[in-house]
Amino acid sequence: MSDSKRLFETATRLIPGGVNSPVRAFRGVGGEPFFVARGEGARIWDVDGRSYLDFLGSWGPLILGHAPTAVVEAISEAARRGTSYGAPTPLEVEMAEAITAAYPSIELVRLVSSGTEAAMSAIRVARGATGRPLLVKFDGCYHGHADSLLVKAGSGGATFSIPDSGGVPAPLAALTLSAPFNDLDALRALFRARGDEIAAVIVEPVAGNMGVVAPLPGFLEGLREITRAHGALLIFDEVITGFRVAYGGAQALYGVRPDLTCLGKIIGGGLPVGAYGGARQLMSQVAPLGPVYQAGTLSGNPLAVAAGLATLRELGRHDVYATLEARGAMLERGLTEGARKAGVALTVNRVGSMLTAFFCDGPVTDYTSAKRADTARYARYFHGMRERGVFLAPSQFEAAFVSLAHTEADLEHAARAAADALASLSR
Ligand code: HOZ
Repeated sequence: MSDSKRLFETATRLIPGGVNSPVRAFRGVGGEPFFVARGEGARIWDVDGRSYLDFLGSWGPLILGHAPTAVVEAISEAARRGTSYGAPTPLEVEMAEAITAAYPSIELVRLVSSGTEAAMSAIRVARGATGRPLLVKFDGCYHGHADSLLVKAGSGGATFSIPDSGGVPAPLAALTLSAPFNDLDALRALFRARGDEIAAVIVEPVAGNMGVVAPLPGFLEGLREITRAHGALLIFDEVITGFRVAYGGAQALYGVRPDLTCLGKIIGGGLPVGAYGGARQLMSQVAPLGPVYQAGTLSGNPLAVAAGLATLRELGRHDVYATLEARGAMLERGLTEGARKAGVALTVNRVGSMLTAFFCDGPVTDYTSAKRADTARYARYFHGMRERGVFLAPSQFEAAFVSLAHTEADLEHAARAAADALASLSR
């Protein structure tokens, strides 16, 4: 019996489903997860010694790849000075400076420990500031697992077909309205009906949790216009896109300025960090300045912030995003070409270094069109890639992430593996 199998048997006796986050369980593709022993650069090794070219990248944070020297050294150095104090540290100020410099929409920023916390807190600020109860999100977008956000949610919600979680009281879920992504008319209709009750619209400016879906031209601008006209706030959940699609995130890429922004993933360099921020006046709602309470024992943890700052320093270098774009494009070309040769219907959606290959004809512009993808085919493809030493997200409705550690040779290897795996689907 393999070490992974033995570990999974024990884990399933002790941990729900054997995993500490449902999307890791392989339920979307069948089979059992392997257990990871280590990672380096673009590769991970399982406990049985098999190595994989990794496009999961810990679901987004690892834009530099695994265990980059600068990040490991920053963590070790911080750890030698102590792991947590529950009191302010200089690193937190440096992180706040880095974030506010990169995101002009953010004047005050609060660090938290996860993207879930960031989204949950930003919504609380929006409700506090507007005195309104309702929240609008988009079908298939995922903003972490806070109660009011598990309504028509993507990510695990899409993978396991439980977009509306158990344990969320109906009166609470009723405070969240959901509209189709990329559909401004549907949003206008919601605002016509209940505009003076809506505190905020929250959106992943590039959706990553129904698979990658880019905003259609004018969509983000339309959100800005509609929310402003009704006195509601616009929240960009840039937990995935922040420092990923551009140093300044999707708001820099598309030139739309939200009221509040949620960050996570990359700003923690692989350790648990989130952040939310916005204009000074709005963020002055947050305690101890204002009445909106939000707190955390490990918020701004020195190890996590050190890892994040080391990552941001690397990302601040010249040409980094051009390199990510070029490598992302290379992977896209490889997949598209492989699918064409194999005669497999595949729609590749990509923004920079985040990409999803949907097993259906395009276009994929929202949750309904994403759901047309053949998930059984994705499962066979996932396992085909895994057998060929390439690790992807174990669900059709997630993103593949290219990192700076992926070399051109790695991407050629991935394209060859994909061509082979796709060809085997049509046999
Ligand atoms: N945002 C990630 C999924 N797209 C979270 C990963 C998880 O749920 O574990």
